[in-house]
Amino acid sequence: ATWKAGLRGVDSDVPEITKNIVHHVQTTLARQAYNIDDMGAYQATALAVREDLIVNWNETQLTYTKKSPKRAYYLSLEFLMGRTLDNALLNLGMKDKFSEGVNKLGFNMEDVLHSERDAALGNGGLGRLAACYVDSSATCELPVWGYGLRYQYGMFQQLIAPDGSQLEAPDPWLDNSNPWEIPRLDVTVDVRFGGHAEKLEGNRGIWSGGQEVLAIAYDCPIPGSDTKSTNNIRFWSARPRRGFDLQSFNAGNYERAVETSNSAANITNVLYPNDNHYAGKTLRLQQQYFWCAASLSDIMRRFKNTGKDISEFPNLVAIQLNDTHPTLAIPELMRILVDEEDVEWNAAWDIVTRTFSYTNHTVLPEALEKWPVQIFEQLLPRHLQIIYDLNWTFLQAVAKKFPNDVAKMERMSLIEEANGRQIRMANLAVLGSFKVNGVAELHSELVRTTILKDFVDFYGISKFANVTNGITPRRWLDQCNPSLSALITETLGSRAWLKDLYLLKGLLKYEDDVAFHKKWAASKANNKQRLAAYIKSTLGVTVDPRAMFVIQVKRIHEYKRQSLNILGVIHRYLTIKAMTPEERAKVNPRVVLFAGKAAPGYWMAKLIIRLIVNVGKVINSDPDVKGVLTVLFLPDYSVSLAELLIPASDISEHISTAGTEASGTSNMKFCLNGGLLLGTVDGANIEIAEEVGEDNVFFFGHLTPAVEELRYNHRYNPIPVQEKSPALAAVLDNVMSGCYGEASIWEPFINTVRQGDYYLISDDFDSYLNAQAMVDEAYTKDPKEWIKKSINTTARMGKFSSDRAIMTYAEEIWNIEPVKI
Ligand code: 26M
Repeated sequence: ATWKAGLRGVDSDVPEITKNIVHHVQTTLARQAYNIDDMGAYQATALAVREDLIVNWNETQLTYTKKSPKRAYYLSLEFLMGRTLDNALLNLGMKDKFSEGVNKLGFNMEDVLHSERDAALGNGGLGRLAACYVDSSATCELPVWGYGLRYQYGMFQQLIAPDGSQLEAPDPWLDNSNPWEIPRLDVTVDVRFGGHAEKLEGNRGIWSGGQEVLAIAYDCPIPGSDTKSTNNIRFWSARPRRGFDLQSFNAGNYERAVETSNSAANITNVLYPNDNHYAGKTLRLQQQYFWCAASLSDIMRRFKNTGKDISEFPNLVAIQLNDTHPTLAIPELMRILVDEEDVEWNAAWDIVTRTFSYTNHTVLPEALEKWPVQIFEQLLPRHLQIIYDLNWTFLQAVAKKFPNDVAKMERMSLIEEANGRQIRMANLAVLGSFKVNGVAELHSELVRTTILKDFVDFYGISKFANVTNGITPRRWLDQCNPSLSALITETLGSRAWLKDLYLLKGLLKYEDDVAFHKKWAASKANNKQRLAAYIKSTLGVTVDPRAMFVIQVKRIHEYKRQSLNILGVIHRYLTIKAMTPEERAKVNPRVVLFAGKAAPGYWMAKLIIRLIVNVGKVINSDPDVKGVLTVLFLPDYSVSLAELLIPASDISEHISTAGTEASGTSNMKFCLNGGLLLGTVDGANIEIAEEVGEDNVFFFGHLTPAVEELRYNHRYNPIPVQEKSPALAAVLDNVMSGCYGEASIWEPFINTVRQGDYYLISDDFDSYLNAQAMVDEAYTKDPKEWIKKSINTTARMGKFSSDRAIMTYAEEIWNIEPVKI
């Protein structure tokens, strides 16, 4: 292909590559070439690859500057990148040559790649989505930058204690230096906190005093696949503005003098490990403002370099808010325009509301951000004034449109008056954006009809859209599943499918082809062996790769119902134990795998982990079910562990209570890799079923419209579990019998199922068991049919490429176009 000629390094031959790696060993790492371990080989290789990235990055950015196209900025507090080296080599088309070079130096590429630590600057779905989107924007040659925070500590490392509980250890990921970032010590922004705000005429203001914190930029190049186009994520790091406060220092107050510097540097210390749960910590608000202010100042500076009039801002800049975390960017842009650029208030608001758009990722009430007015008063007094002024005008318009509907005004106000006064960030995000989107069809519909219904009535439906999430097929198939990727490329005759995922449809020609089936099954078997070897080496447990692998991996949350899964496993265990040896011999052998982190403060989620681990211990050591049922909790789930698990699944579970999972993206990853889906009619599961066919997924459980009434009944006409599901009642009794540890340990969890049952475990349990029985039947009855389902699933996943999703944002929301480099 012609593009290759222009990619620096692609022409470089293996001897040149080895020479460059050795050069980095000797000069950059200052080590002896004959005395290098895998880690050293990784670092030197990364430094060599980084040079190629930077050359492409420079050319891309220069082209953007010259052509001055409209750009989009993706503001996300999380970018869950995982490892970079393998991805960079594949996207640059240099993996083979580098592997050869690394081999010549006496190393194995796999080992070298695995020496890299994950960059875990995210919690889960939302952060990984941002990472997939920057990959796709570079691949689609779109002028998009990400803005994030450079946390010193990423997502905590999860350990499992001997009693089965989760323990957390810090993740000092920057300790071995990070070859993928370029420090921009010259790119800095002063960010103010506290002080006081004065108001002048025409809603103008002056904000002064307080404390200034310095934001320093670190850039991370994001290569596209098969293109020179290399985009950027700019991560901000906090530094104290002054090393010490001279006055306090002179007064002999050393402690106080260094105090400011401590608190300033704190801002980018650690990623908050909450997922789908709001926790009103002041430092979190400081992180949000620090990042919004630095990013907007940077965006404004770049815009001004074009020489265009400020009224042109929305014609050159689109800003996407990844959830409400960056909502402060809205009043911050108002402040910059009105207070610093002398733009009249209404003209400024017009610019703001043509710049921002907001993606909602949840309808769970406990996840919606609300910040106490009191914290704002102290930290962001000028922004509070701006929010009040916006609210005043807004509520007048609401009153005009819906006269006498006080309740509606109260619901729509930016300020919640109950529970102390709090600022509703979602309301502010909607007010300041021209487009609001959910992340799957069902979720977008729920956004429109529940949490933002009033706003739909007020603004009209056209402000509300859907963009179903997607995943990058580069990382989530080509990179993580080399055997399947090679088979697909061989079968389709080219690698074009990686940039046009609908081409996978071409596999359908072979859905009944025996030779193809054999290769398909061999790839899956290979991936299961690879996972079995990992399990053996990390947990010391032997699992049979011929068993069916059932996998549920995601953050631990009650709404995701890992509890339903483990209770189902116990049911299976009890059923097998009650069988004769002859009957047991006919059971479909299963390996059930769990992984995922619980927020450190989420007590119930941690209890569920403990239950899974302890149930596993009992089952795995029971000779009655040996070889028929194995249950494991794999510690420290990460992007890299996902890359190992996902290609090895026969079935994966996505079993949230209907209406609670906004989209899910791991469901897409499993299906793309030919694992079948067992799930509820929720989130993107629905659209996956639409694409791959209902016969190829295993659906169960109540539907979204039923949920509210069921919950009502749980409260006001409860039916005992015994009556609703005798099978579940037996499982709960079994847990309380003490065989997995004292009943008192599990009682709080068991009570949530027996009483209240907010997540409808008891309502869905029998239906879940039934779906599991269908899975067993399909898997054992006709292996050919199963493989055909698997092929069909992969072949029909074209829609779920993040290239499709990012192009939808580009065309329907941002109004930006690809730029050829
Ligand atoms: C909020 C406040 C304080 C600290 C942390 C948070 C916070 C962090 C992450 C809240 C939510 C966070 O992420 C939520 C998330 O990951 N949502 C998931 O987003 C995916 C991508 O759209 C969807 O596929 C999932 O359904 C949705 O749960």
